[in-house]
Amino acid sequence: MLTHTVEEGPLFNRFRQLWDEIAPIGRDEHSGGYLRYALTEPELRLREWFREQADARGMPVTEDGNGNLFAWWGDPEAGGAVLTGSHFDSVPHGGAYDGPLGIVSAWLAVDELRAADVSPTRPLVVGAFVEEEGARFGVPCLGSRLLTGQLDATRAGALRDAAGVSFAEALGARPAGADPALIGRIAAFVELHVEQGRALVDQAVPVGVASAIWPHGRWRLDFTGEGNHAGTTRMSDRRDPMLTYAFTVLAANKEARLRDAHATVGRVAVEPNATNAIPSRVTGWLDARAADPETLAGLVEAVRAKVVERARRDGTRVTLTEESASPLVAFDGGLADRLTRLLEAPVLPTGAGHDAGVLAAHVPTAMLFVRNPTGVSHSPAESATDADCVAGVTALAKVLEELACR
Ligand code: HGY
Ligand code: MN
Ligand code: MN
Ligand code: MN
Repeated sequence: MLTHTVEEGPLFNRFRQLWDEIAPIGRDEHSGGYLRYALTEPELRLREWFREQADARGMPVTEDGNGNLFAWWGDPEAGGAVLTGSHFDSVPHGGAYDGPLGIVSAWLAVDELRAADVSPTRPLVVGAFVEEEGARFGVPCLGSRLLTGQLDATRAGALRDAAGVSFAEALGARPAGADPALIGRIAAFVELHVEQGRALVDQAVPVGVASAIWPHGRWRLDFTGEGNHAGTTRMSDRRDPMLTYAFTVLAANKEARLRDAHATVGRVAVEPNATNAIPSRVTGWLDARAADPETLAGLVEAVRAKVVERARRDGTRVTLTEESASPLVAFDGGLADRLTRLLEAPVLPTGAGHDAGVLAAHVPTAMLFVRNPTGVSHSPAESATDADCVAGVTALAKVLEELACR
């Protein structure tokens, strides 16, 4: 049985050592945030680091042809494997912990088991999923969706980043797509993640267990009008897509509040993007989330109806295209109960998406959250104390001992 005091001690130092190895990679010195886009230089360095960590532990690495990496303690061909891990990629100027904490914790949990002379009775796998954020190619959880067959490989391969590079080009090959045999060899997945809200801070506990992920999705709104001169065009003659866009942001906010749901427009592109020109085109991306699918559908429909009506009044045109959809995820109840009892940790739902949410439709899946004192994420302000990270590693090691070593 693993026992640990969370205060100071060797695990503390090992956490710091491993964390310090990756902390500078992809950090922007001005914002303090991270630019770790999938398959770009910083993320490639982290993938290399992943291989070094696996090598150092004598764990062979396999790739699934979709950009996901797996390091095996035990026979990759044997079934019943327990998978743990997360992702390296970030949103633009994202936090340090979202993703990497789950991978660093996985390596340290392996070390904890070994230090306690505990060996797995089934394969124990550390995984790194590619393009979890969708920050480069637009579809979140791209790697796990491909692996599980939730996304068509041809469609995924053709997704392009802002510079026009396709996912297939970045990967160096057309993605392999679904691998039911690999999924079939995984008996459980546990993803540890920094908490992205305030639930654990409010409850004053360092580690929690996830119960559910809100259904959510991304919609692209293309507004078109007439580009024209800012100085000479009469106000009454304008067909300005920026106006329709601005109304959309306010309408989405209002409709979300009415439903206790969440709506965000966090990304926008303007053409021609000149101070003295009425735009000809505005593209905005709506991220919408709600506790249940009916509320989410109602929210998006209400926004769509209001925006179409507004475009008619503005003399503009608008189209709304779904770019990704993530259904309601209820994590395996039996597994969550087991971990809750084992760790004496609370259960909490989240509005954030994760590869665990994708895997949950195929294998019994659980998530552990580590307290984030700021409650802020997808921002440089995201944080976690070393003590809580160590508590997370200790919890994960306990879980892996329970699931893979008995
Ligand atoms: O956007 C999300 O929910 C996630 O962090 N990928
Ligand atoms: Mn994230
Ligand atoms: Mn994440
Ligand atoms: Mn001029």
